[in-house]
Amino acid sequence: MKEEQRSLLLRSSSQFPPPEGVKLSYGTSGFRADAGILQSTVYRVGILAALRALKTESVIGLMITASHNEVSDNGVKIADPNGGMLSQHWEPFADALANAQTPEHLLQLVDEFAESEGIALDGAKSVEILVGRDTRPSGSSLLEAAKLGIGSVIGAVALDMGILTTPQLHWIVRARNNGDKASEIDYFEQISSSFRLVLDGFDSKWEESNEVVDKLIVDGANGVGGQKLQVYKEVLELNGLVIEVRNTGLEGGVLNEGVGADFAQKEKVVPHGFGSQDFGSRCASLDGDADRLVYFTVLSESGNKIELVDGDKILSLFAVFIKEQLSILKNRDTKLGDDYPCCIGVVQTAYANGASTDFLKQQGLEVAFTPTGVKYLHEKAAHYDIGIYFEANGHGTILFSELFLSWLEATNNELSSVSKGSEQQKAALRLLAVSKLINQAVGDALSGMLLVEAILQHMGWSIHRWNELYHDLPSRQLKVKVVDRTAVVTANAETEVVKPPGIQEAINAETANYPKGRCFIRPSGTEDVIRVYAEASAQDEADRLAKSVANLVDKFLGVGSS
Ligand code: 16G
Ligand code: MG
Repeated sequence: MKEEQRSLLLRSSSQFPPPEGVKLSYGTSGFRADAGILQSTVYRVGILAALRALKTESVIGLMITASHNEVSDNGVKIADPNGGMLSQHWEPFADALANAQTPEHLLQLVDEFAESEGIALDGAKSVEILVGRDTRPSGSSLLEAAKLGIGSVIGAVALDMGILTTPQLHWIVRARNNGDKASEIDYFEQISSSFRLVLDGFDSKWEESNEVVDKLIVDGANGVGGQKLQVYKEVLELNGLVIEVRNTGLEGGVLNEGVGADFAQKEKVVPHGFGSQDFGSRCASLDGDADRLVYFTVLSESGNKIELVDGDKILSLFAVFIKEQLSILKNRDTKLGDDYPCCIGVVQTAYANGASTDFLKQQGLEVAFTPTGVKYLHEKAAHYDIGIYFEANGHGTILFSELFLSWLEATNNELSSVSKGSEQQKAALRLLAVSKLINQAVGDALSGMLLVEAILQHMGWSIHRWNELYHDLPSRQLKVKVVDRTAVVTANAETEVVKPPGIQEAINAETANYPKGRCFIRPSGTEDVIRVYAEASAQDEADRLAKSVANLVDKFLGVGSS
């Protein structure tokens, strides 16, 4: 490392001492904590992003957000060149950097890491880091810290992209590295035009169906997703989708407080701003940075309960639709080129409702499981030609392999010369349009919502019809405060505890008391708790099973236990 670089890093890092007595970890999806202690972490992630850009010789993203956490929290994460999550192989370095106690230690870590990764810190290359943030008030001062971190690596330049949803930043990074048009406007142009294309390929069955079709009402979680939708909804309305946005945050509500996808999914009650007047309507809820999406309806004209249509149902809708298009394509009578043995797979986590997994398997689909966290699901889904992944909490997308897309392009070209306008050609066009509509970088509530809307129109389905695809098994989630959550180590996509010894056997014994019972525990990646999930054939059984397993956790590891 050149002397100039050395003294720049020492000088700037001395302005950002780490918070005392706090150990930070990159976690499931970046660093998250109370915004008041994050200046030094965000500064250091700026350095990390600059190193990553130098290593990959590509544009890198840095997003300042804490998703569905309360407004006083914030966080930071990195988008890799392909728009995906930071390579897991760099996470230990991220942890070490965030926790370095002195500027000298930080310098040493950078020096050693750059050496081992073969990153030349000689200022010879110039790289860009795109910095985005959500609407949190702490975002702008943390942005300055990120810029200083980036600027302390010679050759790295920070570009402030302003307020964006997390998936928008990931999309922009990916598009930039692919040499495509890559502004926020380009993002909206792409998703709204491909939404129109998907719809053009369909004969909407809504007109002929007896289902009541109304506008879509969206809960924006008082965050960035609501704001963006409010600004761009006219574009979408031009394309035939009527949207009413509530909780944009512009009317004074607090981010994620009694609103948003996480609230709706966990509490199963109406978000603020919704109520009996919405009985029967099709409603959707985004989370604080708009990478999660759930749908719901208000259950009755009195009371505040909702019927949740979660990520598992979105996954099932997408899977049914994609399968339908593939089978239309397969039936083409013109013998055109080689048949492509398209390998389609769906990816879920242990939180997926058992009824959804049964449904997907009945559809003849291959279902794979990974631990919680988008980085795991995404990686697995990328193994398929069409990989559909969703967490029950609403985070997911559809990935198309390059190979499959080129086959599809070629097939579409051939079909359009031989049988233009045929059902087969329309199916090819629809799949191509879907691959442009749905975010290929990461799960995206806005683009996911447009695809749901397009498919519902195509099927002529109301939200109630969609929800009838299968009936969820009753479930219950609880969390238990423990002394040290890292004491719990799991295996088999978090369905089995391997440490501490004895607890899995105790969970098995408890679960055996319930005929359709299923239960697992896992350490949270975002909070200092152990999470408990239980499923059974009746709600009171699921409640009892969760409660007794939570007691077991408390006995083995709880704050009160020694
Ligand atoms: C993060 C993850 C989400 C996961 C959740 C689990 C990303 C982008 N987000 O929000 O996928 O479901 O953490 O939280 O990966 P937990 O570990 O606290 O249960
Ligand atoms: Mg989120």
